[in-house]
Amino acid sequence: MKRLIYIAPLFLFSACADELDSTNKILTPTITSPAAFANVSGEVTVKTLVTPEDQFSSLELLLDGETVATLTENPASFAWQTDGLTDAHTILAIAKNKDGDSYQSEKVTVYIEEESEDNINPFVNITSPASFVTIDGDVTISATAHDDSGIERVIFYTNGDSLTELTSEPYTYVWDTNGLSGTYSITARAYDTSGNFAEAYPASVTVNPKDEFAPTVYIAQPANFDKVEGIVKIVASASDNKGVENVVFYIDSDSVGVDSEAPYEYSWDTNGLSGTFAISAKATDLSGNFSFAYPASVEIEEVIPYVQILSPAQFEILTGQASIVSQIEEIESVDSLRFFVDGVFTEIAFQNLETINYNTNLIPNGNHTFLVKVFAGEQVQNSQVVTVVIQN
Ligand SMILES: [Ca+2]
Ligand SMILES: [Ca+2]
Ligand SMILES: [Ca+2]
Repeated sequence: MKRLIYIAPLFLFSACADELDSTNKILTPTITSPAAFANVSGEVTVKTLVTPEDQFSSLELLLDGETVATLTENPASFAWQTDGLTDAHTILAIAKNKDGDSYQSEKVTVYIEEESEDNINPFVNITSPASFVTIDGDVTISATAHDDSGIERVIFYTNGDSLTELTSEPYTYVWDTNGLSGTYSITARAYDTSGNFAEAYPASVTVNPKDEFAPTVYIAQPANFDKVEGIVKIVASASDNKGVENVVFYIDSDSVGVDSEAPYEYSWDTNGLSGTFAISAKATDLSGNFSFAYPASVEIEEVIPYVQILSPAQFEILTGQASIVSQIEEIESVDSLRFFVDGVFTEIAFQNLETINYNTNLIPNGNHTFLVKVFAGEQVQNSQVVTVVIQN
């Protein structure tokens, strides 16, 4: 009895120590990833952790009950290729301690997600500008884009030329239309993350820049304070950022003519006029902006026409049909030339002012006077007379 009593505590102690020792060697393997009941696809990283680490020796990884790897690292990871698999699968880890005892993790069941092909094109829509509007300056182009798998990028185009590529929302771009004019088709192309793309219905806009600049115009001819006479050629020089519609000419405050094509000119007949006049011009651009030229003040010189009989000569002998040839200076200011024989006005249809054909048989032989007078209106300006000898 005594011995038994003595031994018993030893046995108890020994049993107790054994139990403590084995408790410390119990491993708890855990599958830390994927989570239970997760949907997985492609390559799945299976992660394990075994505690306590100092007792860990190795770990078997089982998929659907079959060992696929023996891992000696802790924590460990394993790349599981799920391509071709479907439905549910179970992951299990069995860890061994240094004594070779095995401990099992909880099972983790996962579902294989079928990787469906993305056959759905994105949707893209231009929200601004509206179609058929007239725009100018900086114009904000906006689009919305949606896709089941996500939008990768949106590209804006004007008349087929790409403006910009945007990889994130908002899909907006400020388009600088300065220097442009005419009709533009704005569109957008959206790509989804699978490379599918779609194009927005185009917005057709007219770029019509506002013209805020009036034309410039000046009187290029005649110069200010010029003395002018007869037919005066007035020339205006006009220019504009967009284009000159026309130039209207003014004498004093009266509009006298319009020219819509360069060179801008007006022929001013000053005959019969005298004094000082202000010449100006008004240039109007294609947008209706206008400006006036600084006036040129001109003085009309009095023009006195001068006539001289070149033929016949003084006391020339004439027979039959005779030609009286004159020379007129400042002929522009002459309205008529009149012919007098012996002081009597003779109505003759002139071939031109300077040539008169006269039948000398109408008058008796002997000395006669031929007189020519040049008239402005009814005002005689100048005259000349020759004495001829008729011998028929
Ligand atoms: Ca898609
Ligand atoms: Ca203009
Ligand atoms: Ca012209």
